[in-house]
Amino acid sequence: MTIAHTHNRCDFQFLRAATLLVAMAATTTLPYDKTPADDLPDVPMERLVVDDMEDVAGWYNGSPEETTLAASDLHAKEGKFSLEFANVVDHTKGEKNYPIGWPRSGKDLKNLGLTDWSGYEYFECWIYVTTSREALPREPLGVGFYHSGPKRSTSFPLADVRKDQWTRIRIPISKIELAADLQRIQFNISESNYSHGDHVNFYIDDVVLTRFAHPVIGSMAAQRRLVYAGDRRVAAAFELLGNQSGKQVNVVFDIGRGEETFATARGKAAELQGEITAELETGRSLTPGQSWMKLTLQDDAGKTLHASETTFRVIEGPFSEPMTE
Ligand SMILES: [Ca+2]
Ligand SMILES: [Ca+2]
Repeated sequence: MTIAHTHNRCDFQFLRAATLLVAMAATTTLPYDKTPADDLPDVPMERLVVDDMEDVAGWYNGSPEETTLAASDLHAKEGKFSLEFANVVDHTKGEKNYPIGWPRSGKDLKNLGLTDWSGYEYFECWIYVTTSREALPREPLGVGFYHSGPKRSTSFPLADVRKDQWTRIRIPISKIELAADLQRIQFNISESNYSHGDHVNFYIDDVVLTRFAHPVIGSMAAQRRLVYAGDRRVAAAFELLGNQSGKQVNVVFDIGRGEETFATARGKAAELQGEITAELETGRSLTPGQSWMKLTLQDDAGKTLHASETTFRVIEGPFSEPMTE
């Protein structure tokens, strides 16, 4: 009996450890790289409002010992109100087992019918911070996206927010584990990042999903960074954004060096990614040196929607294409 009991305990502890590991593995650290949306301020974005925070009744308080919630007109990014997520860090109070815990506020998305975000490119919101501290800790706040089933979530630290100013948060939905299954959103702080007694208030507003109103190039890269002067073909792989509906867009691909264009290819893309190859006309050849490739998206009237350029290098080499080509 004693042995069996011990065995069960071990299993239970092992399960707990495994569950914790799974929960940790689901947490993603977002490198605060610029997103294509930051580089394309002129491209119109379609917006779906998740919450304008004019009424914050739907937000739950997961940590009433440390947190108060209110619709506040102290700082509003749009409209009259924002969600005030106000915290007094208390390292002695809170959940019994975790007095230095995770004050949090969140909202259920099921009842809003907003669980499928896969048709959008970005989750966005604005956050203003006030605090009794001189400066915010390195990770002042995080946001988590919760999927169906236990312990399934994708969390992001929001390291960019600043004291006494508005910061736009923009998270690519492609970084969320299950973009078609968003059950709940939650903001939280980690009390261990703060000192006992710290006050920190977050004003959250204009929570929206956005997508480009027309296709743009998310990324483009030469299939080979090194090309032989004897090669007849040069290819690029690309990813499109703003094309979830599979609208057909015209793709023009030019390669050249300096002022000279070596070859042009035209095609159509109706997917989120593709490849295009430019082939040199008979009698033309690449010349060794730093060369460029340019991908341009056009609408049916020939208007440029977006263009992207990168370089590749042409070197002397075999006259015929390598066998691996
Ligand atoms: Ca508002
Ligand atoms: Ca606490």
